[in-house]
Amino acid sequence: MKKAWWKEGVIYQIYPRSFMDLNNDGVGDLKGIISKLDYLKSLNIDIVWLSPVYQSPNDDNGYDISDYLAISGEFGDMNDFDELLKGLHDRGLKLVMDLVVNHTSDEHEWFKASRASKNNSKRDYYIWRPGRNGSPPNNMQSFFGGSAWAYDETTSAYYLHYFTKKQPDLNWDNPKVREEVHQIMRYWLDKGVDGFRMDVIPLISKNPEFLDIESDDFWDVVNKEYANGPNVHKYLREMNESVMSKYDAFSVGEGVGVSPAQANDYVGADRKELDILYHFGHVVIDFGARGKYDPVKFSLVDFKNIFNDWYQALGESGWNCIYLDNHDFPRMVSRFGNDNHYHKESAKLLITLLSTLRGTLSLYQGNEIGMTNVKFDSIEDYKDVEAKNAYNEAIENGLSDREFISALHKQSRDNARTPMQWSDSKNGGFTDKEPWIKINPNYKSINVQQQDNDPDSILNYYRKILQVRKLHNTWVYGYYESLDNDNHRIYCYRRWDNERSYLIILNFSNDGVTYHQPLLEKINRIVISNYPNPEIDHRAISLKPWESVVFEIN
Ligand code: TEU
Ligand code: CA
Repeated sequence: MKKAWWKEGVIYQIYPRSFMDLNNDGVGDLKGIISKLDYLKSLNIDIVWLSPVYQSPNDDNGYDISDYLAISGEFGDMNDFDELLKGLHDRGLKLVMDLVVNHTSDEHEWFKASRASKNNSKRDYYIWRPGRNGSPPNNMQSFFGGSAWAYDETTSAYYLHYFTKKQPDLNWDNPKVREEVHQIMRYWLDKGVDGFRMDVIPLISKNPEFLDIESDDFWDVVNKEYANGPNVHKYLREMNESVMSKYDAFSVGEGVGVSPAQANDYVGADRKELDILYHFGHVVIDFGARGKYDPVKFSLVDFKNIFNDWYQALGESGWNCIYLDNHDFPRMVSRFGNDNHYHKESAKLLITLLSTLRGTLSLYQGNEIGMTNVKFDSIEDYKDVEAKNAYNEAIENGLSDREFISALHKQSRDNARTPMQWSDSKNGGFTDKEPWIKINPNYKSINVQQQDNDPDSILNYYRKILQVRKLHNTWVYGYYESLDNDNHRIYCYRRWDNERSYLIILNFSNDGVTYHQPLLEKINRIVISNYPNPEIDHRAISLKPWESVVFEIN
């Protein structure tokens, strides 16, 4: 396995709106991030991924960009950005920007020109089609509800938008569009940024025929009809050749719609396309046929099988990204742990899992203190356009307000977007003013200040295991094998290379479990555990609820 700094480095994702508001207008800002640089360094992370900070009308919180070369006034200005980049580099940290180029904002100059007339020079920057007898060109749905086509009166034509109406999709088949994107990338790379997280990158190439879609299985449709289009690999190779390969920078693609079997077409070492892919396997594990608000039950075995399959599929060629949540998904401790009775234990267990799987580790702000989902009472408190659209659709379809609000409690993206909980003072120390989205009321007990002072906190465990991980390249590159894969309460696996061998045992249950494992005879030492003094007797370990132990074995 070829070594690289971006394989070993730990990514910490910042959602700037919700990280730290220094000028007290209720919205996080770049100066706020700058004020926390030493904190970031203290976490033992290596790379900061900034969710979009570009100029944007914020229909989708910055994922709708109206100027790729300008900083949003809400967040600060280019001087702040330069100061942030320098502050990170001075501390030996790297910076990865979010590159959102499947679509722009409808307020981008390109789109304003494109929609103005049929013969302007930017018309083909976007995807325009005539209607079919007064209906959209085909039956494709937007990810955020409703048709993926919007009718535009000025030129009596429809434009394609996979996300909101304010996020028109770019036409990547136009070489001028691709060159514009390359120029944007060069601008940021020349400034010194260390890479890009590429938003919905598997969606950029469209099948120009736009036939009607037959299947109604959401993820099957995403895989076959939205992602992995006819020229996606050509465009990524071109991008790599003319931009990325010229810099010591890396790319991590958001792998929406990519199956394990397709993954190495994007990240195989010989492909020269992307460096890392973060797949959707476990983050959509409970999505039903009609999507996230139609959830299905899953077992620990299903969960393990996803990690097993992706490990196998990427093999010794491709490279994975390891994460359990981000700004688009519920909080990991609420979804995969127990945020009630075993908050601390399960949060530490999940961090242990993440730290000991093969791939680049990507952590999200708040993981370090075990931030949880939030339960807003009213749709008014939800800010995410996806949540609001889904709510309206559900109510139209006859669901009650209460029913859908409780679905939002579990699945809303806003679970991950509440302000960072710095202290137990007003608004968690995030802002003095009304925050743009309400803070989770549990900030009084879950916050950085309190955990910083507690040697047994989630925060200090996180710092410690990341420190340990830096000494153990085996956790990054080593082989992986799931043991007793059918066990539905225990996730046990081995990681090893020529030099070292580790055994990881995680109790994913609220029960005490006596677990028999022959490899326990070979224990050399305990590397880290989330309870003091694990109880081991010969070939058995008596695990407490959500107990996790990492052993070095002979
Ligand atoms: O997300 C793409 C994506 O697939 C999500 O919309 C996902 O399906 C959904 O969040 C599941 O709940 C990226 C960004 O990460 C997201 O924030 C943007 O809204 C979206 O692209 C459009 O840019
Ligand atoms: Ca602010």
